[in-house]
Amino acid sequence: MPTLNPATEPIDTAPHTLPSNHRLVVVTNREPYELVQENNHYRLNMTTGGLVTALEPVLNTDSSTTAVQGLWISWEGATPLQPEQRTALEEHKGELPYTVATVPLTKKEITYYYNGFANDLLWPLFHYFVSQCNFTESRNWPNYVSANQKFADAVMANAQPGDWTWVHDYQLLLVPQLIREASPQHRIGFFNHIPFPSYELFRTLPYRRELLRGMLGSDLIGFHTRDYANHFLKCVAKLLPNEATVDMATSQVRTDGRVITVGAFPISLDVATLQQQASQPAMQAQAEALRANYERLGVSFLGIGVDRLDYTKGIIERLEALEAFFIKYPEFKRRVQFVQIAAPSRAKVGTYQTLRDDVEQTVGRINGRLAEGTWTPIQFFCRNFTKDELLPYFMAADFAMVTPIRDGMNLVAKEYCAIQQENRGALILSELAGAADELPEAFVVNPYSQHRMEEAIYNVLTLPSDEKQSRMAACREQVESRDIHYWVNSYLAAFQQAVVARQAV
Ligand code: GDG
Repeated sequence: MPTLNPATEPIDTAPHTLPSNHRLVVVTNREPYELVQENNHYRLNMTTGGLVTALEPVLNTDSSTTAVQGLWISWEGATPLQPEQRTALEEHKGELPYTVATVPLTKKEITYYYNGFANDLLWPLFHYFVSQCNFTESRNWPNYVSANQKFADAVMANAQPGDWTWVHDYQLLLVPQLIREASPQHRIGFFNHIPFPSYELFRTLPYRRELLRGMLGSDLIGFHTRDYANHFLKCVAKLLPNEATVDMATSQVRTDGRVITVGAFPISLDVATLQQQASQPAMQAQAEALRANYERLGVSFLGIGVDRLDYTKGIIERLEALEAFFIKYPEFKRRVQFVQIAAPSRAKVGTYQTLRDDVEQTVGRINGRLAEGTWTPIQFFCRNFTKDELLPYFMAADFAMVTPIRDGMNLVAKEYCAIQQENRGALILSELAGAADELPEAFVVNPYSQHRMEEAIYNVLTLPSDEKQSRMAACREQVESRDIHYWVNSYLAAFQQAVVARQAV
């Protein structure tokens, strides 16, 4: 079987995704809907994230375009549900376009499995932040195991013969193996949404072998980039030499009498929907009004940063690079306005509370140092914007800085490009984001180098517009040609090949 890398190689991606009468079972930590309280009533909204949008047409039991039925298994909610909320969820579940099954987690599991092992150890370690890792094992590991067991149990409790089970992300690394033990012939896919670190880093993890064995319960293991896939294969070769054989050329592992296929599947966006939203007259008017407001204040260039408030996103380093830029090129003071939007996340994890304080202090310090008249260089929003509020910023900005210290993919980079239908904006992109593999025409920078970031800002403000336009056109075309439907189809096509390969052994 050839090495799978749909970023560069054509693969069969016919939109019909699974054999008829078969069912896709998606397993994620977070739920694909939100329970909204309005006065004394509850309502269930589908969330609008990329994964939900991508999988909805495959899972939609009402859709005429597919014979595949869908089931989505997830944690029931970010906090343990109150009894009336659980009742409301049961009442409204039937309104979703696919079946959902929920996994209730205890308060202890949320603290030690989710906030602890997943977000305070795996997340920083997989993003190369070893100094941020909390290696406390006594409660975190047992709860990670018990929570993963609950997800696997939910898969088994709902299992049907035609199921293709697709498990997602670092919170659920043990689930594939737990399902395999319960049901050896089960079709199991896994996708990791964050980087997979190199062996030298991964080896620092206690329970590293257990985690690899957990993932190897799958038939197909997907990553965003070829590098992450290779890191995984090398970790298996080094850490499980007596129980697994790794073939780097075919990107396969043999263990336990099975073949496991490993591949790169770069995630993307529902580009058509996003472009359609951006082309609405109301949205265009909002973007124009936003620009006009800044222009009235004398601003000629608007820059944006949009991130979850996370230390991996390099927000402080970006702001410091802007500070250095204004000091080096004072002629741009008053003419460049940078807007940083940061959506708070994981507020229960200590490092995230400290980060918020640090970012606020950095913004205050830079503005205090550089502000002139009515101009402050950094406008900072620390709240969740609605998509309708966010889009006008993407549309109005002359440049976007997407400069994570490390990022599995980064969808903001792709969103910014997808929206530039006239190829107007410029993207400054970290080479340590997975997206950089696909967007080499962006202004690619090393986020650790303040000098490179300063120079990139200077370039996007001064280069001739035809050069910037041709670079943006290349980025946009790449994003348009490999959208979220391409991602789902290529993964499911490879999933079917991987199951055939396993059964051929
Ligand atoms: C993980 C991996 C990988 C941001 N602020 C607001 C808001 N956003 C939206 C963005 C974008 C999404 O959130 C963030 O996606 P990213 O990909 O940038 O980052 P993670 O959340 O860390 O996602 C990442 C991804 O999984 C998929 O595999 O790309 O590498 O870390 O869509 O626009 N949306 C709204 N308000 C905000 O304030 N509505």
